[in-house]
Amino acid sequence: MKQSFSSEGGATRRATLLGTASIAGLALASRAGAAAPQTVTLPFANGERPIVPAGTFPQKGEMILQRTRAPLLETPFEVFRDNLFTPNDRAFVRWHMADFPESIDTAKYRIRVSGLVNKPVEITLDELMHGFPIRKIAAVNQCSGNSRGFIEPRVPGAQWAHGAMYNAMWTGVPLRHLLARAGVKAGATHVAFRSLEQGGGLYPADVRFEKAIPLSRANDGEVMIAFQMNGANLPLLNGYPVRLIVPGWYSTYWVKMLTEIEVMDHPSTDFWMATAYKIPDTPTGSMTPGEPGIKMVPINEMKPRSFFGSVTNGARLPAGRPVVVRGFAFGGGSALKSVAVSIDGGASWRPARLGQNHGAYGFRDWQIPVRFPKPGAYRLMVRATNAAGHVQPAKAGWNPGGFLYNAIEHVDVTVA
Ligand SMILES: Nc1nc2c(c(=O)[nH]1)N[C@H]1C(S)=C(S)[C@@H](COP(=O)(O)O)O[C@H]1N2
Ligand SMILES: [Mo]
Repeated sequence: MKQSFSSEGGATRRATLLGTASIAGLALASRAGAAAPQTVTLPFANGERPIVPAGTFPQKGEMILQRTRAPLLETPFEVFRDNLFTPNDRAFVRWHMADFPESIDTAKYRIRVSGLVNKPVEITLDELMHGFPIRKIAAVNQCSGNSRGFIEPRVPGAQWAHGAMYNAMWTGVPLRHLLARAGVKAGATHVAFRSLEQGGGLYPADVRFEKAIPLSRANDGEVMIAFQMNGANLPLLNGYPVRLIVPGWYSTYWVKMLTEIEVMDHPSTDFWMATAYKIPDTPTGSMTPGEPGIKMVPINEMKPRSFFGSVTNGARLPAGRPVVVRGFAFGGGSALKSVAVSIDGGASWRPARLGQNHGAYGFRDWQIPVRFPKPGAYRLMVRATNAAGHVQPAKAGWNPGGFLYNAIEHVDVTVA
């Protein structure tokens, strides 16, 4: 491959390695179970999971193993406490199908734009990186099922704790520039995206991953084809060499190893849009289990969430003097507007101070000085509100997919 698959951050060398050599490390993954004596217990029923050491999966550090093939690797929560931008080697991994490429020939890689366009186009990685305007956006990549392990009653699917998300600074080309080059025809309403892998794991060999979004979203200048996260190439498991990013929407739309873009005059009727990843068409996206007559629609915007960073369950804190409590939050489908903290189990709330704003869709630090009046047990809670007015609920709503979990988080501490 050419040295030019890079613009910044030492990516060239890595791209060259990946472009020519195969990633033999994936084979290691099948041995992970046997060689993993270390475990973590996620805070819900049947929460015990192996922790796999750095290098078990290629380009990945220590991760919580949810499934080996196709890989589901969860980010340990302490990684978020230590880094507002999640290091690439700790970013969670989720594949539906097992048969994705273990190496990419970047010289042969093409992104095709076809369908309802004046002129179908084929773009090389080099053209993508050098022939279009480049943009950077901080954005949280969060699985629709993040935190599913906390949902009651339980639903099938990966029982994640809060680590099926990560925050990255994405570098890429806004999709609208590629669509403009192909020339979208009148009557177009949706754009579909397909990837390189096909079948494997729980899926038959002819299944492909396809997601679609409305044309208006595709053309908004924020939806991008990203070729870097945090200034370096995407790890192969996170979609190398390019993936779609749809800031503010759940990552089911963030198609990895993106190769086909099709402009259409109808919504996708494919399994991944028409059957999977649907939520109740109710104001909160929730329903009661078994409730009849519920219309289901494709999942879309994320909800606001906030977390404690500096304080964990069981912490001992001093009475009578100020303690600064810190954490991080994000707004979801719209910017974070405010974060409020309670030290009395939700009876009263005070606003936290927000840290540097890296953009509407990324993590943002918050902090608040608190003073515990006297020794005893305290329940701390944190609650985010976004610009669209969505506020985290006390209890997560329920839906059959176990999606959209965003209940208020709490930690129980002892003040002495
Ligand atoms: N090609 C491809 N892209 C995909 C998927 C997939 O299975 N194949 N899964 C989607 C889902 S549901 C999630 S949660 C994210 C996970 O992204 P990550 O592996 O970078 O964490 O990828 C999305 N893009
Ligand atoms: Mo997901």
